[in-house]
Amino acid sequence: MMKAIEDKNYEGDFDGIPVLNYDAVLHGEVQKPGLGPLHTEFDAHGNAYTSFFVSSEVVKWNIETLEVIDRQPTFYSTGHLTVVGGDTAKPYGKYLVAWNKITKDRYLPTGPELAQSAQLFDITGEKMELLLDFPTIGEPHYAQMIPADKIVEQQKRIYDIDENNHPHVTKSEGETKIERNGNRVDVYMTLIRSHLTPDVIEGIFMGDEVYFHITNLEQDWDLPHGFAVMGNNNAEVLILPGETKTLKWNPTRVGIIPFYCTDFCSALHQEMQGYVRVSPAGSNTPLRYGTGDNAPGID
Ligand SMILES: [Cu+2]
Repeated sequence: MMKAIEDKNYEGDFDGIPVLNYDAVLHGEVQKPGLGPLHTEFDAHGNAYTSFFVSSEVVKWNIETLEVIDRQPTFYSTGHLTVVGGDTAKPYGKYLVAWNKITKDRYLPTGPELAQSAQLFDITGEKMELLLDFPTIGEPHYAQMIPADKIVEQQKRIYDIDENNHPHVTKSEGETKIERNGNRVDVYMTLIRSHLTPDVIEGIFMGDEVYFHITNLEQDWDLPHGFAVMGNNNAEVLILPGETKTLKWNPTRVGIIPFYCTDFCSALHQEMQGYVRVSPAGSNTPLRYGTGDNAPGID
């Protein structure tokens, strides 16, 4: 390609972009590879793997000699392939997955969407070896695999509550509060297994604009909590350990409205709920709130 560019070996000029002459940059063609080549991936040893949609197979060939080394049937029309790291400069994969299309008769038809089939091959040897034939959801239009530690090591599991600088953070249950400014109400709420603070709120009126600023006080892995107010347009927030998020709510009717954790968090998950009393606009219900024994109405 570099030589063709130097020689200005162009086929033509399209919209100001010179296009290289096909024959000038062609290394060669694989003879009789298969029918309906669809996608090619590479390993670290100079081999390419091409899926063949029509002849239903994966073909391994050498990118230098262009010779076919092996071919394995996939039984169904193979779409894309995945070789682990196969589109990086240094593929590290020992495995190849063939993602098949049109496999409707392969698995039980249990619903409107049918399971498709995929095949896992060991590609460490000269010949590919089928290890597993398994069902999957629709053939992904390309997929890649990387070692889990590349993701897990960088994944943030817990947000340190001491470093939470969110403007509406509440760092302990003692700091929870509700502020009213005109018809704007800011609720500073905390969540921890297995209660919300506050979990009983009174003195909210029709026409109010309520902002729930919710901090998840958990400092352990895999303990997100969710939050939703019943009937609030299916709106919901998921709050990770140590995180703060805001959910806006405009009351739509007078009455006792439940709010609750929407993420199954522990055996007592269903305890994580509370109620807000919505009064008619202009009524004189005082603003009161609390949790458990401190809830308004418990004396
Ligand atoms: Cu919860």
